[in-house]
Amino acid sequence: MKHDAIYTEAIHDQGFTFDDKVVSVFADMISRSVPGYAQTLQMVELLAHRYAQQDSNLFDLGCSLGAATMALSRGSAGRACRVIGVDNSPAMVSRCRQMLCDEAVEIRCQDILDTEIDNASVVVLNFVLQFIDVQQRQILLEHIHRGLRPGGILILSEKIAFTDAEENKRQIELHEAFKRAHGYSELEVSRKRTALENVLIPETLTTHHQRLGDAGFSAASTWFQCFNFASIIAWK
Ligand code: GEK
Repeated sequence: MKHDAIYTEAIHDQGFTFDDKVVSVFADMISRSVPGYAQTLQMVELLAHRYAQQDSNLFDLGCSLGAATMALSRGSAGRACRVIGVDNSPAMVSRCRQMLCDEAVEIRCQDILDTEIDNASVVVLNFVLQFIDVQQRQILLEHIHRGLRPGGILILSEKIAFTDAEENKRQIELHEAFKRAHGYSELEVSRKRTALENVLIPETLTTHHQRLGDAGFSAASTWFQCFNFASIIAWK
């Protein structure tokens, strides 16, 4: 795994993008930056094992290098499911296709807002909705809900915000302590924070639950939270 040292250099005057440079260190970057990332992958596999329906489609929307795509594939083994990973970063998709070339999964280079969701039993948005235009989020969740079979689920993991300003500040500080504990310097943490401004827009858990209900999901449960990162299961 190549070490992420992107923000040791002050070369970033524009916002964060999923370009070749990020792709080359992505696995290291996400595991040292997102508390609970490995656990979300384990639970995607477990939830796929529990909820993937025979002959259905499983979608990993914003699949990056296909870690959750492979968790879906492992969890649903033997049920003749079609496993589809979608990402709109050409660099990410190209690397993902190389890495998964021997696997029976389909990787599409596409905006998830244009992805047709049909006959689905499990859909994953693992730290992806946060990058989607806030105005488009409700439309996307409604679209996913329509494409799910009865009994199907959406797994939604996100960086979250808190309504109370003091609480929000404390949680951000704890997340930044997590990053420093994983070897990022104060300067790298602060440069990344600047690069993600206006690119990654976190919302509160209340907003996510409200939106899932409005999209038609019959129940939703937060199964994981560590500092300002959380994951929700929503049932159709
Ligand atoms: C994992 N889920 O390893 N359409 C398609 N892809 C998009 C869009 C869009 N509109 N916007 C962003 N992406 C992965 C990790 S990373 C999370 C997901 C992070 C893609 C983007 O190209 C990137 O690959 C991914 O969403 C977000 O479980 O970097 O914090």
